[in-house]
Amino acid sequence: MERVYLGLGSNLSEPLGQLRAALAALAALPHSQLAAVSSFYSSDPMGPADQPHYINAVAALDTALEPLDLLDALQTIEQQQGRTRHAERWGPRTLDLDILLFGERLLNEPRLQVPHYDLQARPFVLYPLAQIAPGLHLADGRKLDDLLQTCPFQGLELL
Ligand code: PH2
Ligand code: MG
Ligand code: MG
Repeated sequence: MERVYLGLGSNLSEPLGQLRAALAALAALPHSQLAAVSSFYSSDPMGPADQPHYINAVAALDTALEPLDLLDALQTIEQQQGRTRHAERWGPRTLDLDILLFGERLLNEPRLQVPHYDLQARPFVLYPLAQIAPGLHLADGRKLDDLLQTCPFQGLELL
């Protein structure tokens, strides 16, 4: 089993319910165990400002799935919860499930970069992550505590 950290986000169609449904789907994934879930946070949208606030959380999943198999499973859950893909970057979505960290792996594949390429810039990722993984060291040598120092708790509200 490897410990995977997942970012959850939603800003359409009752985001709280979307996250709860996503957590139930994650808990039902094969060869996997949902190990921890952060609090839920309301966050200002990153990207286009003319979209609703997001609800974000981070979950820890222990899994024996390989990274691309997990990615397929996450995209299936996104689709089951009504995710449609639009051209607009960082536009609104019913559900976004992102692989943030995957054990000690460093991955740079067309479909999957791990650690997530932009996690250091996202308070709605770092603060919930720190809640369930305080003092974490990333596989690339960075320390979560250092990333928090340069990413203010801004536009974020603990629910
Ligand atoms: N996800 C995006 C774009 N912008 N903003 C917030 N606050 N939270 C998100 O999860 C988010 C976003 C694309 O993945
Ligand atoms: Mg995302
Ligand atoms: Mg995504």
